[in-house]
Amino acid sequence: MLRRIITSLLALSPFMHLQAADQVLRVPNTAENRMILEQLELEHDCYGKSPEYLDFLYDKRAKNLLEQRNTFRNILLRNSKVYVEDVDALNRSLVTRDDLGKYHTLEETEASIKEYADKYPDLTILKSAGNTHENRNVWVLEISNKKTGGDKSSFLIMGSHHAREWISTEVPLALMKHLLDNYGKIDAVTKVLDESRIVIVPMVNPDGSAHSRTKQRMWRKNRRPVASSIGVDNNRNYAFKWGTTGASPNPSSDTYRGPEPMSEIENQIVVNLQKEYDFDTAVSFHSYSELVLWPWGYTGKIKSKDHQVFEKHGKAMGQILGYKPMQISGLYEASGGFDDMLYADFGVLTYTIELGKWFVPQENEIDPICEKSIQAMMYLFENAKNPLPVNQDPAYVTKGILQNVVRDLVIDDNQSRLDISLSSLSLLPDSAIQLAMDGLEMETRLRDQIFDYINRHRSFHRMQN
Ligand code: 0X9
Ligand code: ZN
Repeated sequence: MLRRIITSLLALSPFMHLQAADQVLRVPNTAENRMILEQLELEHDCYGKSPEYLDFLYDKRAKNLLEQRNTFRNILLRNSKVYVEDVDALNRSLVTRDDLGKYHTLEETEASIKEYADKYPDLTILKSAGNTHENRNVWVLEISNKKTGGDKSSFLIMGSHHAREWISTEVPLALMKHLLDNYGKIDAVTKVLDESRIVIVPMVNPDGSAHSRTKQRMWRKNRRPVASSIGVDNNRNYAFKWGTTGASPNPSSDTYRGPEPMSEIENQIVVNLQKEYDFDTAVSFHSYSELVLWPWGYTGKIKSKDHQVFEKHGKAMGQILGYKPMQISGLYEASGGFDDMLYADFGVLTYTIELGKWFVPQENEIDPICEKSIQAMMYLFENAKNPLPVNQDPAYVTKGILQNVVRDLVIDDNQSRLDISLSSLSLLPDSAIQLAMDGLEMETRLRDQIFDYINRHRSFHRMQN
């Protein structure tokens, strides 16, 4: 059933708009299509994506909007395919039982974490990191051999920033079980827990998750009422470059960024965990699209200064999972994500992994997805302990300054911070700056703009001397 509904990419029939059911359409991922989807505020960056295609929700609202904009409609629909014929029917066919079958309800998720914390007291610390708007706990399970000390590396593993992405809770839960049940049995697991701290948050957004599981399958955001709508997209609410690209200011949008940066308790909880544990590496699970993603998300104008490290581990995990590894902005630009903020502001190696081919994969796909994800996480625990060492190499330092210039120059700006970066760049020879720009694969127009700024700085200082 699922296979029939979502993998038979049907050519779009001219009568498709007469269909009453909500559908998901797949269109080529071109700048033109992205512009149309954005202008009409059609929900797209929260569906499937790849460098080749973008999925978007073709519901009543989308049909009406496109009916009023014939040119847009013709461009957008000319090469479109139906990815999901009937979203409701698909969701109903996937999990038919009230107890959600193999998927964990919110209560089962909590019970499972508590059971494992009780069963392995020497290896776990369970705590609630705070209470949500609807007064639910955000449970955090720290896993490590408490008897071994020293300076342990720490890893953060999260699920369900987004409510409807149920599989993203299953993977952290399966990982928790794998680590705890196999300590002392599988050498690699024993070593990981002796030498590292693994912090697991299976449901970052429990209010939304409960709502999606019991009332509205397609619910994505949290459940806090803001300005006559409900819910903020927790993966658009982080502070770094908040609200600059690919995040909606409209409270009724599925990608609503929130009233201000870090306005949401769930986001505050994640950043507080970062401050408490000083994570080296972090992974946030989502669905769907079979991708391994890393910063930057807010801009596609540069790669990060640590792109090679991101790519190395991203490719290795992609290989294990059978997923495509890439920088987020190769799909579209979107700001306010966990990955950009923890990387930019805390120097964490961050990944977003988009699991499966739909938000809720078929029940028989859960185990294979979990098994491969566990292997990918074991790879990361073994290979990304101190992934971004402090590097004093001048070329690397220059790339770091340049990526800060881009941060402060692109879209919004922080003039005083920018001035400091520009004055240190203005002391370097052009060739060194050029080389660093090459290293970041910086967009040409941005290079020119930055050189203009640097030259202005230089002449200003010459005049002063
Ligand atoms: O858009 C998102 O938040 C994620 N995709 S989803 O379909 N699961 O909603 C991707 C997040 C990638 N990271 C950033 N945009 N920073
Ligand atoms: Zn998501």
